[in-house]
Amino acid sequence: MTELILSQYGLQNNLSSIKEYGSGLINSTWRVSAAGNKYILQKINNTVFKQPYDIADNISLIANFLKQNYPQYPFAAPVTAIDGKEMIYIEGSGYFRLFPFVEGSCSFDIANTSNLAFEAALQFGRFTKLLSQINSNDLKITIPHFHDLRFRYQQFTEALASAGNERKSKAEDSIKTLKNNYAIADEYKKIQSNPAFKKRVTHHDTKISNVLFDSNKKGICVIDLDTVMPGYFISDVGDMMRTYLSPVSEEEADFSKISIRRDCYKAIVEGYVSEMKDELSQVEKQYFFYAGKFSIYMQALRFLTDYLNDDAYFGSAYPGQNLIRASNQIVLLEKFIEARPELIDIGINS
Ligand code: GN1
Ligand code: MG
Repeated sequence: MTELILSQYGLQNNLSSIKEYGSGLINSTWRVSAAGNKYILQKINNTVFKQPYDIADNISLIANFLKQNYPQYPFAAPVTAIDGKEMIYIEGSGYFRLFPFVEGSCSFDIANTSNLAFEAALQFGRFTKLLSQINSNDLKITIPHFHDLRFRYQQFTEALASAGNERKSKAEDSIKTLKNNYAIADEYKKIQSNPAFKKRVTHHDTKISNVLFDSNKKGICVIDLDTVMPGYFISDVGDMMRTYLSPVSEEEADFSKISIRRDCYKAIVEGYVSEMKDELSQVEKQYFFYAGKFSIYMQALRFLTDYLNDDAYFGSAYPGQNLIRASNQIVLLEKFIEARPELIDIGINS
């Protein structure tokens, strides 16, 4: 199989190693060494990304814009196959692309320090700022309604209506809590109709492992552009809060380990604002705290919806994993809301 893929890049006779890489839930990723070079090979999950070539189109649009306007930005563009395309299709196997492995770069699975959080937030802010001259509507929508919180709530209610009794009863407390927090989805409705909120080129998956760092732990650039689409800044800032504030991830089953690190919150706001201060409206700047609630609540809804749908989307490695993930995110949400008094003033006037 790998031979067949690499043959499309003229590398079939030079493979020296291939190893699974990263911990993404949707696409499959490998690190490949071939012809003396290192690459990242990725298989697109085309149940989730129904039009894989739309991803390739978005990436070329961005790559060309950066090359023309910010040639010094270290953008990791995909390798072009022999046929000139950036994404290849192999009958019976699916859609693949190959990226050069950025030499000297490293990545982290957890934002261990506020310095990493700052650097990552700066990188995601820079990405959106540099691309502010692109009309975000020129991007293809690779997953419709991806961060549409009202749509996610709707999916949750549909899953509730069709779920089996056993899962529904196991999830009873979580279901109740998510229903009780519906106001977060309602607030999103107001954002959608508020002209002070702008749709920009938004990454939509701002976990720390999507930033490349150098050996001094300075950010280099962002990667994983599959979900780059028009969106609100709360998506990117919120997903950083969701994934950097607590020292443990969404997979942690011991919820007593979940906590909110104020210094990481400050780092996210300051890192992002250091790049985006002239782009964000005064109204948007009041919504940093809401961004965290928005993303944590949405991810809790998505995990619980998937649990009720028998794990059809995220899959599960052990029984009840998506319920654990949802419950983890609910505890994170509760702790985040509890910490509001210590967080709310950070960044408002920046
Ligand atoms: C998925 O595949 P991965 O790990 O990059 C998901 C994100 C979720 C994340 C939760 C396309 O991202 O939206 O926040 O899992 N991506 C898609 O771990 O659904
Ligand atoms: Mg991703």
